Amino acid sequence: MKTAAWRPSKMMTTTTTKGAALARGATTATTTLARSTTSSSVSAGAKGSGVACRASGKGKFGASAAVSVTPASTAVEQENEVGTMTFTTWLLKQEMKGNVTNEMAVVLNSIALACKQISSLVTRAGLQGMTGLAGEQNVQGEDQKKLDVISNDIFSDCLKNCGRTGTIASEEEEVPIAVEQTFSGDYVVCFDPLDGSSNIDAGISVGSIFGIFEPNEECNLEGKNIVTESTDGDDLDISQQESLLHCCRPGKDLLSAGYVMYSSSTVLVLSVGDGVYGFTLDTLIGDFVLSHNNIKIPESGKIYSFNEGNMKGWSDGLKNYMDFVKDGEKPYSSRYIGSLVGDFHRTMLYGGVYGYPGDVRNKNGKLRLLYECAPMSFLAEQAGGKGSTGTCRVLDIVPDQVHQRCPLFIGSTKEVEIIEKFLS
Ligand code: AFP
Repeated sequence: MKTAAWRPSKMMTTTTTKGAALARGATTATTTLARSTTSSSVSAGAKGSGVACRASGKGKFGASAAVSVTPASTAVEQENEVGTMTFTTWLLKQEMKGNVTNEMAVVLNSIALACKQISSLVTRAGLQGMTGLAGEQNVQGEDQKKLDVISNDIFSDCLKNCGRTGTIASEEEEVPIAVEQTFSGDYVVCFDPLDGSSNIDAGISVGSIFGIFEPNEECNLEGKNIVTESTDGDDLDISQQESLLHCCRPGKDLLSAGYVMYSSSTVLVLSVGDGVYGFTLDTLIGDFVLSHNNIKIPESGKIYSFNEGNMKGWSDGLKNYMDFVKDGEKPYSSRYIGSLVGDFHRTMLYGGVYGYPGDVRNKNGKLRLLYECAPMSFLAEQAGGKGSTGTCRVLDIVPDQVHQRCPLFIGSTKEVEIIEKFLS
């Protein structure tokens, strides 16, 4: 049975749709919801948890601080929330469960706002002259598309303006940036604003990926194995080095990670460390609405997703695996978009394995640890799957460079384990 308290109020929908200044929008939406609720215990929870959680440690924010909330939802109740619960409402519920602080909720809301804007641009890119090259290269030496640049600005601005982000590291920026506008929270957000951008001109799925850490309290540079120069060889100042230290953290420290896929629909999939949830952008109301409740990756699945054009440079173990998937009465199906978010989203829902291995030329492959491999591995594990380099757990790797790459095999636990056996 669903209580009226959880139904998104008209007032709230209107507030979040306006797209006004994010920090204000997010806070107002939360307040409005707390006020609109019919249960006094829920109201108290909404207010109380925000304050109490602030002092809590990472992961489960002050579960002990959780105030009296309405009884736990039943499975049926959760099912009923699909198609009706907005992302903002869901976030408030996570706050009440002690899974996020209200500051973290503001950061997540700012990401949702950025992604709504990017979604709108991706849809209209072909009409508004935003395809093609922007005449710049990113720090990886890749040509930047116009939309890469614009999406990076949107993502950065939303995160800065929300006032709760202390450090941001973007795939498109050379070094992490300390955010001057931060007011509280100081969260560290690593993101790839538009992954798979080489697909844009053909109208193929692209996505944004993000991971959020707590600020590193031991931000003391002494004795830390951190690079002190940028990829261009420029010396980094102390503030830049500290920002680097905030970001160079293992994926197992992530508080939250997610992606937004811009495809036939725009889907936000995220975890705050308590399962994985998907929200589809309802363009009529301009809000993300719960569409995938507690996603679980199938334990196995006969789909493999690799760029086999690179096979010549792969290890013998991996070449043997490629023979294995094509062997037998029922060979695996091959599916490869070349856009991590799209390939991973399919793997989450249908099962199977996505892989981007190292090869003779690039032993760590192509994908970046902080913006691609770690957030996706966090989601995979939260959904009951696995993210591996072939020999170790991706979430255990401590980066020493912000743009570090890493081999990735991710998806159904059994499928990843089969690859690990071939590679051992
Ligand atoms: P682009 O952003 O340059 O399109 O790269 C996308 C990506 O990082 C990831 O999204 C894909 O899974 C992977 O690269 C595809 O790489 P290949 O084109 O080498 O298969």
